[in-house]
Amino acid sequence: MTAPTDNLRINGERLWDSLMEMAKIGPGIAGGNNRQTLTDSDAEGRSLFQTWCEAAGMTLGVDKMGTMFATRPGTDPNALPVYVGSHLDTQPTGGKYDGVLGVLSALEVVRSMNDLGIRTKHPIVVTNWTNEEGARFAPAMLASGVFAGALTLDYAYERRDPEGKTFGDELKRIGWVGDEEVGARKMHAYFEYHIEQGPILEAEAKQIGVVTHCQGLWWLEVTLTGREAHTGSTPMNLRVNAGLAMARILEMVQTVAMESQPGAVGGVGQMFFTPNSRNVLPGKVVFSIDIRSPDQAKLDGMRARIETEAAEIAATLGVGCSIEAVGHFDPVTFDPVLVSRVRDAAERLGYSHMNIISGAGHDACWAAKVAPATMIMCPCVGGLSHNEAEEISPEWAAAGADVLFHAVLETAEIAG
Ligand code: HGY
Ligand code: MN
Ligand code: MN
Repeated sequence: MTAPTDNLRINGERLWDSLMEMAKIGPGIAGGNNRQTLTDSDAEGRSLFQTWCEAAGMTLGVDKMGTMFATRPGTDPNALPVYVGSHLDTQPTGGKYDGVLGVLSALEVVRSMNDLGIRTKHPIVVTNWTNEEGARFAPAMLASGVFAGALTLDYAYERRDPEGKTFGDELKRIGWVGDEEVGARKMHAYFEYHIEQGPILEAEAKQIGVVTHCQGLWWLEVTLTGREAHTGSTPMNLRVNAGLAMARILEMVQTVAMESQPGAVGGVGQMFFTPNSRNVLPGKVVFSIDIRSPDQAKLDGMRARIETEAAEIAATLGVGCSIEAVGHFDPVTFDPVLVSRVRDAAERLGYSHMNIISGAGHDACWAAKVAPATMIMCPCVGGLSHNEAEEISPEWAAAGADVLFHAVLETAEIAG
């Protein structure tokens, strides 16, 4: 493959303008975004993205999970496309860049190819995966998981949000059920550009993260069954206290993660009390444990220990306990050839870089199951993400998009 020359750069100003334009859709309350999957604001963001893709001369395909594939033709119609993408859906208190940077940088790559009159042998497909976040419908990376064959379409369609609405009904409601079979598309390669969502690149003063791996994940949904009772008149020794069991299990998850260092994290982000009344001991507590590690044995060992000790904690309090795995993927090793191409591009473009393991999960983790895949990262301020204060600089954004541009062009093979 011939490498692009170092003068080929994307239009950083246009990329930043597009990011700020998309950020107006589904605004948060503190400067970030609340554009959760399959909401009206997600639909609005999808329409804007479709308009931009069509204005860039691409044709749009949509699969039965609502994932959007915008194609720029190559010179060889038989050559498998190079896919470049991420996600436009956000957390409820999300930032403006998580996922969005990758989708709009992929669009910027095509816009720059158009400006420069560059043709490639392989088509380019800019991709917006449905429901990467898993905030409204667990698990995360739902559409890419179905695409990779790890999850079924029926399973995905039946996933329910906290209000009991199903994924399938909501996808239909916003009018984004496509006609393509999920996973029918074959990829020559997949690239995803993403903010780091952690503190390493900024602390090391590196502009580019060359992502070699991604840590694996388990999401364990715990249901504790206590007995609803008056918080005032029920003696302490007569309580079947699901709330107390939950507190002790949370403390145990923290202990397991700390005792599994280095390279392990564990915590809880979502919890529901029923009836959730100030003066009623909860009859039911449902919460989601998120554990991750780049080491397969450590990840599975943490899961086994947490499940055993959670059952013991609940039993000592007479509380019922059931645990269901509602999200999982093994640690991922990205494609060494593509990883080297990213590193060489950063070097050629004069950007500081370092190898990094992704702490967050991404659609690239499932794409890597069905095609050579890799990721590029840029720093984010204070390593903060999944927070409306998430921030990057236009310079960081553009540097990573330049590297994406070069790695994609080299892989898609410039045809003049
Ligand atoms: O959970 C994750 O790692 C991703 O942000 N969905
Ligand atoms: Mn993301
Ligand atoms: Mn995210």
